[in-house]
Amino acid sequence: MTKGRIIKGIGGFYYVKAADNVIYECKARGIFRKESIKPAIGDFVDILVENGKGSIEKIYPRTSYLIRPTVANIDVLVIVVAAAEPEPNILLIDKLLVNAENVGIKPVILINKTDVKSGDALKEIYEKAGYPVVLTCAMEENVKDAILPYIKDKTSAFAGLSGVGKSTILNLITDTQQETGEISDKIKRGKHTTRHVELLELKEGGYVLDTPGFSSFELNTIKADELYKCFPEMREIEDMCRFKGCVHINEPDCIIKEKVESGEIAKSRYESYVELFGELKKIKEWEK
Ligand SMILES: Nc1nc2c(ncn2[C@@H]2O[C@H](COP(=O)(O)OP(=O)(O)OP(=O)(O)O)[C@@H](O)[C@H]2O)c(=O)[nH]1
Ligand SMILES: [Mg+2]
Ligand SMILES: [Zn+2]
Repeated sequence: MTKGRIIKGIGGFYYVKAADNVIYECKARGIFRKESIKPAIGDFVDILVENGKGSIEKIYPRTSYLIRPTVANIDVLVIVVAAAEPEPNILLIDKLLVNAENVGIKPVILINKTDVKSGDALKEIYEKAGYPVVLTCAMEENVKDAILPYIKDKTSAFAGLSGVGKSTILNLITDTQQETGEISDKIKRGKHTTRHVELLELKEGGYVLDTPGFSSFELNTIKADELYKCFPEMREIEDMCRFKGCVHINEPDCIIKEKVESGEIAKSRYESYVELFGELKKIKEWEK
């Protein structure tokens, strides 16, 4: 038996990089189907190799799990945003952040295309919330130095809207050649250029994952009343509002709303909170 990690999956086969650095084409054992466990990219596994063919015998417990695309054991979520082209979608950024907080993955905000527009306004919003923010221009060489401290020796996933530059950046930091595409072409096709999921190895240590972006969120596992725990700047001031169990929406003497007024908490973050709170409430009522 050899230990390894699933780095990609194609047509029912899993490609497992084993301890000896060889990549084995593997099938999953039938037992997983019975237990309805599906191996995922990023899984640590035990494989049995016979005549060059491998079979996955065991999947180790996962530290994190994301869906669409399905990936396991991600430590860091690099949320890539373009300062412009495409315009940032604030609600999407905040949803990705909430999702990361909820499953225990460390987020980093990477603001790209700073040659097109300054990313300072966005930077301020997310630094205020307590997140690390990195500014890059993928047309220059500063990208690798800027992001490496956050992803070295970790497994990180790069997520964000189509066209923000995820694959361009990954090509710079992994010395691979992922397909990239012109924005005009992406809009025409209405699709991400990157369609497959693969863990790429970092020369400096660690793995990175280019993704077509997490289009679906498991936010419905969060209770609306506990949503504030997924906003670090709100989580910090727990129990300081007048009413116990304040959800920071309509209550008077709410410290969160005061901090939004004074600018200590970014208005856009609070607006995303209100929007997501409403969505979660709706899911709950619908389930009843
Ligand atoms: N001006 C400028 N253009 C950039 C920068 N980074 C990437 N681009 C361009 O933006 C376009 C989209 O880049 P991709 O790397 O394909 O974007 P992606 O995020 O991988 O997109 P999907 O795979 O569709 O999700 C390409 O034409 C890149 O050359 C940047 O920092 N500045
Ligand atoms: Mg791409
Ligand atoms: Zn409150």
